[in-house]
Amino acid sequence: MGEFRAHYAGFFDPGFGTNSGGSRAVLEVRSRDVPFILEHGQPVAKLVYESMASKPKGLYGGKGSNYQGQGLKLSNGLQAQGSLWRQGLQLSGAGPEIVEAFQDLKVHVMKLYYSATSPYARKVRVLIIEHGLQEAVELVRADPMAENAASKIGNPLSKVPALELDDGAHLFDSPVICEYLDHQAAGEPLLAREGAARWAVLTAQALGDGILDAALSLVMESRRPETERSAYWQDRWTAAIHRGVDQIAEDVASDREAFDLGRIAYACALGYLDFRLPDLDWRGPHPNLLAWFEDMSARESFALTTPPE
Ligand SMILES: N[C@@H](CCC(=O)N[C@@H](CS)C(=O)NCC(=O)O)C(=O)O
Repeated sequence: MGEFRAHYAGFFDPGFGTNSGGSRAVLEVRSRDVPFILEHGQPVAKLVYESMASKPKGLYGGKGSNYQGQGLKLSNGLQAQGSLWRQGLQLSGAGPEIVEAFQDLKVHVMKLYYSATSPYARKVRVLIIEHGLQEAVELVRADPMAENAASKIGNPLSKVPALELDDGAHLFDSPVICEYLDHQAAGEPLLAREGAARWAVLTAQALGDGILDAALSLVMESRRPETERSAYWQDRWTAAIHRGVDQIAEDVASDREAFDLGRIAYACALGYLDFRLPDLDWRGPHPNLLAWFEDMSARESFALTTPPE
């Protein structure tokens, strides 16, 4: 009824899985025109190890491959055909228990409306890359200030980011989208599902986002005629940013290795200060934060989402 294929490349490159923690090997299984069922424990492939003919010049993992250390996710074909596939199951006469068993399969074709300079959208894009969800989410550039942008984006507030699901529903704002996508991902959650860690990460995200809110207000204020600007509010937003960065520095000093949605929000906030408010010196009082920020910025997810000049 169907067709099995070892991953289309058919082999592992030398060095695959040599990163810390190893990597998962995935067998892609593709049906032709009809759905089919695998029995639990059914042998489907055989892995043969062979010696190299000569010593390789470099190892696969050394090049920072996207696949190295990636969590499990659905293949392109399944992501694109998910809903049709479920309908196909019903049409082909599969019993209700089988159809139900596939209901939980996390198959979505989603659209993220974003702008390349939005730090809130960057937070979501970083999470997408960290979770290896790039193929499940199509990125759609949108200018929230354009006429009729609200209906295109699917957010009456006409703000980005907004996420369109495969059933046409729209989710916003960025914390909601991040939580939704975190639930879709197969890997380690970036937002703890429960307990004290969950509230700590949500609060950290609120701090990062709050710094962004204050920074964005300062940027908007600076674009108004000088006579219309409020010194009182500018001072208040600036003070909030400095206190916020103090808190970030304290949190990072207490646990430098943590990596979660809160830390992503922190790094996006500092990145936005550099991008839009370069004269606001957050580094001066926090030399220790610098190395952490550089490490975060060097991650593929941050490098790929750096705002344009
Ligand atoms: N709280 C929102 C903030 C989103 C936001 O303010 N986005 C900005 C771009 S950085 C925007 O779309 N602004 C357009 C507007 O305010 O009209 C979130 O976290 O998603």
